[in-house]
Amino acid sequence: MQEHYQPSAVEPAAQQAWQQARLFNVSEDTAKPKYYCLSMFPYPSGKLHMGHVRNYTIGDVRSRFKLLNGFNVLQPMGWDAFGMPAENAAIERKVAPAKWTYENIAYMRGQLKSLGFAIDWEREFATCSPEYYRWEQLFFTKLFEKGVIYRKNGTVNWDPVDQTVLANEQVIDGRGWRSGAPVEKREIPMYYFKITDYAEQLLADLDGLDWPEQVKTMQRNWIGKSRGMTVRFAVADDSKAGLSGGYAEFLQVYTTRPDTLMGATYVAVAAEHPLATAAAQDKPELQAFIAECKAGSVAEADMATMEKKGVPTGRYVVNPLNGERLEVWIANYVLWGYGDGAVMAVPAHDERDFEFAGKYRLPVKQVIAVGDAEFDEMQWQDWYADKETGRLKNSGEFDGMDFQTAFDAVAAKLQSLNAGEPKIQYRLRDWGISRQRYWGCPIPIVHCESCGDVPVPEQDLPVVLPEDVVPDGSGSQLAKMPEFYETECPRCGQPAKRETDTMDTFMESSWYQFRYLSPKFSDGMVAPEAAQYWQAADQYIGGIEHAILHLLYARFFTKLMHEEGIVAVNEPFHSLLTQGMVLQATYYRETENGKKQWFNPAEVDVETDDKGRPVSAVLRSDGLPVVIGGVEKMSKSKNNGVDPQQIIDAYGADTARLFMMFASPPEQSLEWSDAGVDGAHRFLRRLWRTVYEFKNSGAAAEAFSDGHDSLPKALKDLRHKLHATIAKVGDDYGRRQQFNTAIAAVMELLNQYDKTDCSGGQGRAVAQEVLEAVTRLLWPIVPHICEALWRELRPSETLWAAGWPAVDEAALVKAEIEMMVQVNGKLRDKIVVAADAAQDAVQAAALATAGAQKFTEGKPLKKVIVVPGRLVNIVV
Ligand code: ANZ
Ligand code: ZN
Repeated sequence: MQEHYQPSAVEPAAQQAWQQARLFNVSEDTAKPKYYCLSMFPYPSGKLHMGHVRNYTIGDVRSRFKLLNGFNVLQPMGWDAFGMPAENAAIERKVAPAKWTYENIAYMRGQLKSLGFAIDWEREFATCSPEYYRWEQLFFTKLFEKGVIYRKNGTVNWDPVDQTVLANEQVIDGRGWRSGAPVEKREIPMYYFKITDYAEQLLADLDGLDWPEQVKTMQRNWIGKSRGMTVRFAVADDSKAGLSGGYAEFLQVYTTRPDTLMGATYVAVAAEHPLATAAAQDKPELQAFIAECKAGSVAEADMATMEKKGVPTGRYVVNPLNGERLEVWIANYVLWGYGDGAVMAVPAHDERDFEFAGKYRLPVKQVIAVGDAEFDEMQWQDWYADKETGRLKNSGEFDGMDFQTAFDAVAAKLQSLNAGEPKIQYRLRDWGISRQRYWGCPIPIVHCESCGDVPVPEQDLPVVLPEDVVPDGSGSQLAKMPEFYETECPRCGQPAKRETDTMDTFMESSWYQFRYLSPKFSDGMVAPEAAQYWQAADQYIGGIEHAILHLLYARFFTKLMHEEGIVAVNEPFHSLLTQGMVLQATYYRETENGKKQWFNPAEVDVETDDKGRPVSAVLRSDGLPVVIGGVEKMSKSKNNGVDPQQIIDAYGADTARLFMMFASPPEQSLEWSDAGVDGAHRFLRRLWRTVYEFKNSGAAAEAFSDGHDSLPKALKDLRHKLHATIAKVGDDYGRRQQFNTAIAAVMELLNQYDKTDCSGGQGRAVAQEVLEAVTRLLWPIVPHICEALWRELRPSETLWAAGWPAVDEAALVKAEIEMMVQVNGKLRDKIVVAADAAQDAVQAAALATAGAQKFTEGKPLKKVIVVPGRLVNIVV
């Protein structure tokens, strides 16, 4: 055995051994319970960052722990390979996105392999490969025929200079991120998934998931179920000009507060509403306002914070309850995409309407009271919106009713007038998946003048994205390539045009969890046997930033695949762990133009006080001070990332893994610390040395043949500690998912081992048992070093065949305990007795000690108090 720990030798050797044994290459094996452990796959951006390392180490600990416990463990890895960064890199460097992506994948795969993850690499795929997306395209055509996918006009952000559609995150302060030009809105035809039809199911099925409550809440809010009413206001006779169909008769609104209907003082519609269009016909000021609204951002977040603006239309509708005429306004805070694109405005009880009415001096009519609280028209107060304790007033026959009673009474009244009915509304919108970008999965539709939108037939799939293209950043690249879009209609054979939009990259990540089950299956998305055996992922691990969209879309896709009979389950991820962020200190200098220049912590020397807190910092290159910023998420923008590769090169993968798992529990944030990394490395060196010294001091020890009863107390205690540790670590890895405390427990065990005399036959046997167990307990976290140490300790059998160590229940029973002996409350001696010794035997032993004898001599015994397990007090 090497005297010193050398990760650069140990790690490749261990990885090779696993590979030779095909330890992580699994197939459907009904003899074993299955465990499917999935971590969110990376975007191949260039190189791994610490967030990846943490994410995949957590998954690896779970996987390896299950493997040692006899499970058939599937841990796959792949690449979420389509997306904008590849296109941006292409524009910058003039390389094809495909080439850039494949090169990044090659590099990152090497990095992942060097970290020794228990991955079945034979299942690897990249979502940009036609072998993957052809099934997505086939599924798309099926859903299109079924009507689950449909085409309609949608609003996009349009950059008039770059002549391109922008994603929401590419719009910065209302301007295109590259051109700086003010962004416009445009209506273009797009494909949508009818996810809204699944809103109720997506909501209801959350209850059965073992997910963090916070994530479930975020999903619930996103789906946003609300119970309310549709209310129809008759359009006044003098206001019908230019309106047709239903719109000439009624203005319909959605409200969650029909109880406040008597307090409505105006009605507001979205700029896109037909009533707005009709009213604007001969009014340039209305046309201008509508144009202004349409040009604004489509992001809902901006809607909430922007200044409320509106214009009156001069048209009126009639309140069905009291016949009052209400003026219709066009307002920018009314969304065309929600409810009916129109609201009955109740300024007294809705804060948005209150703000709007204040600005335009519209009437405010109080119809809800809470006790005697004074209503002040000038100042919004929270109780105005109170549904819980409010009672109706100024509402005629409904006065005095609480919310629910009034809701039901108004609903009944409106229904009898045929002026409304109860309605459940979801905030969730249909999922628009068309993107006007090059680097994505082509939408398999052909547009024919006579046949319309024709799905590409199965035998013509995949529609392959040409890979040797360098996009120039202006407009849609595929739309400039006749060799791509010129085709024939699959139905009538006439010349036709291929769709040039590509799919939202959330599509690929919505079903990859199932492709891993049979990645080479050539007859569909998933092989039936594989789907049947592996079912859903038992554990999914990833960042909280994906708590809403990715998880929702993956759940939705699973339901669609389930309906098609492709998978057995209707939820993809049984249990979810959202890991915390990796944080690091930041350092900067203020530059002349007021901007901050960030320095990487590796370039900075920090001075700390005696408690280890940073007090000052200087840039190493010029020795001048830098400002100490906050501890923040590692990111490019703050230049505070630590490159995992540097840690791996300097210390080895095991140190990186150990530090990450020891520094904090998985779901909490982790603060990077160079001292912590050093500490982790020192521990591994010590572990190595411990085994080395044991091996060097004698022959391998035999297992016990004659039981443990004859062991001296110190060895019995060590075995007690060992088996208590095995039980604790198993519980930490399994149920609690707190790996830091598992590591701490093993460290304690090793401390006790160091203090115990393990020489001699029995001692060496116990030492052997302890060290073998330690290597198995730590294998999930630091697998390489443990693999090497195990081979030294027990060359005859592999660690994974030996499996997870069993807890010896007998060792957990503490055979002997130590008790204090006091005389008149003062400590005088100690006794060691059997843990289950009878009371009088304990008394007798205490009285017989030298200490007791000395201080009781010649005095009459008054009484003896025994506190079981702790002490004996002799009173004289
Ligand atoms: C009258 C009212 C009075 C309202 C009141 C609220 C409080 P949730 O719960 O999110 O579903 N609303 C309806 N359609 C809208 C649209 N297209 N754009 C903007 N706002 C719209 O919200 C439902 C409430 O949001 C509805 O109830 C409506 O205002 C408004 F004291 O109607 B309410
Ligand atoms: Zn045709």
